Amino acid sequence: MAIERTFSMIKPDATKRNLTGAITKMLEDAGLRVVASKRVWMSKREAEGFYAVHKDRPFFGELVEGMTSGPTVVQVLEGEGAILKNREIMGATNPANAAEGTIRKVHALSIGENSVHGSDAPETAAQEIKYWFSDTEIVG
Ligand code: IDP
Repeated sequence: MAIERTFSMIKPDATKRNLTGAITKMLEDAGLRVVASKRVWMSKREAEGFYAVHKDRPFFGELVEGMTSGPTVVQVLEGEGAILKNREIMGATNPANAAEGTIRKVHALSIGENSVHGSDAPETAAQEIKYWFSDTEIVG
């Protein structure tokens, strides 16, 4: 399988509970390498722009509110089949449906406070990495 890069976020519900290290370890143990990482406190505008695809969904306001409620750690992850691998280790969007041992099963609080984000396809990975990082911030 090809070496890929994907975009990941450790969301405010998790950074507030001091889980940055614990979640990063789960990503690394799954075979992913952190090739870029920074801590940001998103503005409302940044959160709305990042999640623009969801702007007409009923949970959009709650989503933006959650993402601007504290720091987020934005990361680029690299590895074989990184996009799918990251989605697998994250677990289902709703932690009630997440498989045992996944980040969301272990750490998420609810569908709204589900601790992590990960790109779902090569196109979104490229867009999302570009939204948060310049080329020189990514060191493979
Ligand atoms: P994903 O994060 O697993 O890719 P998406 O369907 O892309 O899931 O939704 C983006 C984010 O929006 C979710 O991670 C979650 O935080 C939030 N979200 C999705 N559905 C709901 C909901 O029904 N209530 C509250 N928040 C939701």
